[in-house]
Amino acid sequence: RISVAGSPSEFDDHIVRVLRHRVGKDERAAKHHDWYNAAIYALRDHIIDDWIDSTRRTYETGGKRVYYLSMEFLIGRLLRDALSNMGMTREMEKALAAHGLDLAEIEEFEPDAALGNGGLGRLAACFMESLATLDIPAYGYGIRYVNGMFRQRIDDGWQVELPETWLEHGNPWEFERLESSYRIGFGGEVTVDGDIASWHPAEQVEATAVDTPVVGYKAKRVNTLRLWSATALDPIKLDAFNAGDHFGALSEQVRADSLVRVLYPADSSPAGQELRLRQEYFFTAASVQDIVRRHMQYEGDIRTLPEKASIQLNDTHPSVAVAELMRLMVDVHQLEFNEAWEVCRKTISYTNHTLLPEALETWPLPLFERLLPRHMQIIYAINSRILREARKAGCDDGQIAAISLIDESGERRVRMANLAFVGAHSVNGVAALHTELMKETVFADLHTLYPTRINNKTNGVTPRRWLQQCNPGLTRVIREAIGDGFIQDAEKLSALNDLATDTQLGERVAEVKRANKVALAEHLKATMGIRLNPDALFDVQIKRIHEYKRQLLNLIETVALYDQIRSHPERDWVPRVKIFGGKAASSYHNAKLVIKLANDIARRVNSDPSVGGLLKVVFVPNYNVSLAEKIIPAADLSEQISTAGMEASGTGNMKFALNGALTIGTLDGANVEIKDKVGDENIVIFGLTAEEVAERRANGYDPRAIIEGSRELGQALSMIASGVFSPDDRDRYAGLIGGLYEHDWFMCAADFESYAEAQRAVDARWRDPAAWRTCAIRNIANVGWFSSDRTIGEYAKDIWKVT
Ligand code: DL6
Repeated sequence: RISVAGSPSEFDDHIVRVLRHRVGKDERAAKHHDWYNAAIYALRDHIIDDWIDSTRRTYETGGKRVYYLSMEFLIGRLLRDALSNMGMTREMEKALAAHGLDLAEIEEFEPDAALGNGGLGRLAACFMESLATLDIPAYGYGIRYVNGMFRQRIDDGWQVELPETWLEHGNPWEFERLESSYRIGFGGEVTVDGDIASWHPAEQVEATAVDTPVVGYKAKRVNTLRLWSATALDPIKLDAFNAGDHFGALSEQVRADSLVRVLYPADSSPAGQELRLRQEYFFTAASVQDIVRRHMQYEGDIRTLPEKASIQLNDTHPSVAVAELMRLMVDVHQLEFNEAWEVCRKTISYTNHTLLPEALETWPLPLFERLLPRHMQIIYAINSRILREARKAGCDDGQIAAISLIDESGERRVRMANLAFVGAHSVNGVAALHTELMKETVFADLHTLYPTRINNKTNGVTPRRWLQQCNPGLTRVIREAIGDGFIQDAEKLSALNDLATDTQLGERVAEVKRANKVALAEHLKATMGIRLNPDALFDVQIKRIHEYKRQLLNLIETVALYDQIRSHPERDWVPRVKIFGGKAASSYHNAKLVIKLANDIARRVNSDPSVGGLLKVVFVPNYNVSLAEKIIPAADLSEQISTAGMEASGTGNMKFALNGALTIGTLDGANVEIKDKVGDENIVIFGLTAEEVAERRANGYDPRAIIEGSRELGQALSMIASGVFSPDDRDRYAGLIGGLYEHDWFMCAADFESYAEAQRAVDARWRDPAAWRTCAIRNIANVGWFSSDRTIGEYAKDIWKVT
């Protein structure tokens, strides 16, 4: 092994050897992409040693492992993260510089691993890094999607979805493990011999493990992200091929490929497709079989599984794990049903990430039964146990109907959230408000039956990626002020509180912010051809486009501001740059229309000489993790404006505050806790509370009256609806805006006035730079609690019982 502390020239030699022998290139002829591969392979050699050490350590100590099952891992790039956590960034920079190469340039060759839609997937990636940092033995299990999240192109303002070919040039991070392969069945029938049931699937595919190392801070531990790829058992039917049926001969492989081809681009809404259920079962079954195989190999007794394994279900997507684990225990390891149920519940725990009723996964019963007949029997068996328990506990018919694993209200459907709930010993929400609402709404009856099961684990983000790596300038300033303990223990940032009014620190923080804004402006100039004033207030809303997140509210207020600036050019306006970014699910019509509206508004406002550079609107295409790493450090204002009660937590809100942006937000998700930490005077809160939203929805809400009573809102809406921003198609937004008058489910009208007022309060604060700086420092100082290290520490202690 080459010592990590070895001289740069030793590392340089290593890269050159790798370039020659693994990439197959002469350093004189090598292109940037070859150096990129060589750099990763060379770094990987160091990581592998630590990886093997970590794995050995776990086997030797016989410790418990955590298994994080997630349909999504929104990883982004790994090079900078791995270098930084290995403590090798300087060595790499020097080694590359010896060949006239710049690390920052080389990093740009790495494609984003976008195996996730948004918050849920990015949280899984932060958790993997924190698990390694906290030295907790863990595996992440998911799917190796060949095309992850789609690439978004904006054509004439419209979103166009293109496949993201992130594996086009290979993936130097991954290791295929052919020895870790499992047959995954679908369909067929169940036979019974005495007490023993056997499932005979009609189809089978092979799941093969592909491993990526996950490096913790200071390489304390390297864990494994194990993603499954799929192959047909018989990839080519030679007889059919030879008989001339060339396509038919490959059909099984095509069917297998389809399982891992795309990530369903639906965020917070169920993808009601058979393929989606197949994907869920495919990766869950492979993971559970892998876990049980490992356990049996070292422990030899399935009954001790909960002592050695904790399986965390990231939302309901892997909740069929409950039935799969039961199947393995009862049918294969021949455990008695009740005993198996105890083992299952002690092993599994479940995280809920959404309350949106339309996002709670259910599957048509006939589909489920056809694809997974044995699992359906097991679910019925679990259900009868649970419903008897409920009846005994005194539940009435209504409660029984709500608790049942089968929704009988219309077409019969299997409720995956109820399955996960009853099959787990812990069910957690992701922010305090969300957890309370879980108890009061979607899980109210299950909560009555199992009152100790629901608990809260407020989300967090890793301070390595979201401060140290994405914002080296700010990290340097903080390090010089309070030392670098905060990288490992983000709550140490609180030491900045004593310096919040220190003029020198304030100026340094402001200088870094300005430099980050200049860098972002240069990037957007190069990629979009737009010119931005780095001294304007950068006001940012980047996240998935969804009606509940209310990009529309932001756009309406932008239009109102535009109108005001034009009408009163003499006023002392604060120059603003409104930055939007985000993808819309391909089938989500209104979300796509909102993207078009943002682009239409941008075109009009940016070319209007009467606003004189006081307002610019930018929609940044193809928002992804790497772009977030550029945009967040440059933001002054963070828009977290969802309708209260709708955003489970949010994690972007935490990243912005950690980078010194002020939040303008509703009392929703983790905003509530951010407010508690930073203090009322360092955040701008507006709008209805979750309770008020529910109350208005229940007792009648009249958006038309509100709109008609507000001149500013009415005018902004009529500008949009009448085609001021869409002269090529005047009716383009008539339906979207008309909907606000009629129902306005997400209460844009109700919150408009207080939002607009809050924005003017932001302007007032901006006019006092010293106060703004103090406020920025107070945000940085007080959001260390939102580190995913803290979150994972809580999961470890309260749910997984690992140290
Ligand atoms: O918990 C991570 C993340 C939260 O921060 C967001 O508030 C929430 O919307 C998101 N939930 C989903 C739900 N998708 N499904 N199913 O993405 O989780």
